[in-house]
Amino acid sequence: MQQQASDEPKRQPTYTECAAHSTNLAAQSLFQLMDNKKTNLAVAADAQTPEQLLDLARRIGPEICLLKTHGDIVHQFDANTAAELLRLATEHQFLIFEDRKIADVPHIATLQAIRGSHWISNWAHFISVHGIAGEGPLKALSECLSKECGILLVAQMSSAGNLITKAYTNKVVRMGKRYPSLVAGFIAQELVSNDAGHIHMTPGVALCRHTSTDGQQYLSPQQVIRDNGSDVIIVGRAIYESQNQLAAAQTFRRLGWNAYLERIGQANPAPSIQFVSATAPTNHSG
Ligand code: S5P
Repeated sequence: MQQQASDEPKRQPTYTECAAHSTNLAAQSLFQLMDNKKTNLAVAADAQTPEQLLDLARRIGPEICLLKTHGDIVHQFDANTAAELLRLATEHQFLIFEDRKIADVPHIATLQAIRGSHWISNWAHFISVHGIAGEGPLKALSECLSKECGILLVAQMSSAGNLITKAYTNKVVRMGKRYPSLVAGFIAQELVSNDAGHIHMTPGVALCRHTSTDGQQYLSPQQVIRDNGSDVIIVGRAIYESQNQLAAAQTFRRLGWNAYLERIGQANPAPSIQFVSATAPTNHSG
């Protein structure tokens, strides 16, 4: 059956219900953690030194469900950095996603995931993989990664002029479905899989829709979660370049969570005049 990425019906189940459908253990844990902690915010911690990376993780850890890293842009990322990240992940209850975007032949894909200078699979709960090399890397990774690790397939990109077509996206999704215990979900701009257990994460998120001078196409949290049916907002510069990183993270957390509540029909309705009485306090939240 040919899937239409943008014509898929929008999904309404709660994160907990999605967790029950997940056949990948990392996706299952993340969906559950999101509902428990009430956050669908992932921060792209694109720091360039271990100190900056760990400082950011310490500061915004309580607000996030997931910390996304690029170990290869961190000067002297080592086993101590990874160990401290894991410690913080346990302390603040978040998972770690190493955005390696593996795109090579199976043999190299495997070495990049489990060996090399970063030993990614020792500390990351999720690793990103491109579909461009075909199914081989997924088969190889399914044979060597622990069942607690989830692959996120890049099905769409946020950069202006990227070469991904709808047909490519559909093929990546079909490929992902053939590895149910390995593939946690997709990096995409919208809902691309009709499998409720697949987690969708969307980068390119800012307070409002715009394109940056370097061609990053940003959507708002509401567009991503409520309108496009994705599950996780990935926010980078809008948080870590902010004067007050914690306050910025709290703002995105609130916007992302409210958008989710709207999507599942649990948003606090605006106080209606007929329910206001002198004795009953009016709930002004939301
Ligand atoms: O299509 C994509 C996929 C990813 S994972 N576009 C992206 O920007 N990303 C990542 O999201 C990118 O590698 C970076 O870490 C983050 C976006 O950062 P921001 O500063 O633009 O929010």
